[in-house]
Amino acid sequence: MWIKRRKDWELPESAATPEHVYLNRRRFMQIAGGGAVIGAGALVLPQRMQAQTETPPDPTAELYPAAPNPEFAEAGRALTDEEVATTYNNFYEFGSHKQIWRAAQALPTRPWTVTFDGMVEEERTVDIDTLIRAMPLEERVYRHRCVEAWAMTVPWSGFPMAALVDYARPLSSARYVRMQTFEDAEVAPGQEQFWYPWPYTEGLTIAEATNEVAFMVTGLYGRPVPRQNGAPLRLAVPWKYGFKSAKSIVRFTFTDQQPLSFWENLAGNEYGFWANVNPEVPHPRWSQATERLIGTNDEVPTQIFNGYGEQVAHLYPDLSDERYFH
Ligand SMILES: Nc1nc2c(c(=O)[nH]1)N[C@H]1C(S)=C(S)[C@@H](COP(=O)(O)O)O[C@H]1N2
Ligand SMILES: [Mo]
Repeated sequence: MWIKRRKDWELPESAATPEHVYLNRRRFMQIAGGGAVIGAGALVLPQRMQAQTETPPDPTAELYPAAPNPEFAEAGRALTDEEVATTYNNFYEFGSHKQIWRAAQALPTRPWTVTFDGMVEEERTVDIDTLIRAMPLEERVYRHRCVEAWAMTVPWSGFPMAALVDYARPLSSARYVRMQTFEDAEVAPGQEQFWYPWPYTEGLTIAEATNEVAFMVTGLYGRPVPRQNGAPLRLAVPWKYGFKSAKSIVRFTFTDQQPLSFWENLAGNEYGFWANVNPEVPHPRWSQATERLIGTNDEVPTQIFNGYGEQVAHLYPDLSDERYFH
């Protein structure tokens, strides 16, 4: 995501390390790091990498792969290469560029708790694995369309967000749900950058959150979701621009006030609350008519609601209202 106010936010995507250079470097690291080898290599690991080894093993790993949901068995596009989808990420907590996958390994994902508060019958905090075991896990292939005009197609595992809303037992007067990412500048150096309004937050209306397409992600490609893609719990709302799909969530707050999102707070004229995908409504600084598929670099037309209009268009009765599309 690029923002006008600061020079380093203006870096066009093409200025980032080209993928092939980067992937070669990654392969080198794999060879050099060598899985089981604990030797001199371990000594050169930066301090931040060591947090990873302190995280206990994932107690719900055996739940993957989850059974595919036939309704979402494919998304009309070839799957993005797993290595590409897990090494080309947006996760500003770990850096304002695409190559954060390695830095993100410092995030301890167990123990991890999720809090439900605000307008709920009873506030509570649950352990992530208790939550995952209480939810109906399934696999769905979804498109993902970043506001920066790149896209991917991946098999997420997880559960309908409607099941999570049920579990949270919101009051009938709640109209929105606000999601909040972890906050820990010790492991996430991006959070030392004081000009960002940490923690990362996003919001949906209750009608959006309980729409059948809204999905809580705990897995990717038949395994627990990697840290760089938002472990242990992230959102996937594929009819909206990617920034709505908050990663590594620790809190769901139910409210009757429209939440102020992280990007909206930074640049509300460019990244709004609704942010539904629409090829005909350009971003103030670029067209949204097409998108680049990461991995192949094919340029393809963007679809209204990213192709999920059948399921979600009714949520936005006045489609001529441009407010819904940025
Ligand atoms: N907490 C948090 N969530 C986030 C982001 C972020 O920087 N921090 N980036 C968003 C953006 S802009 C996109 S496109 C997607 C990227 O998801 P991916 O890395 O799994 O492709 O995550 C979204 N969720
Ligand atoms: Mo994005």
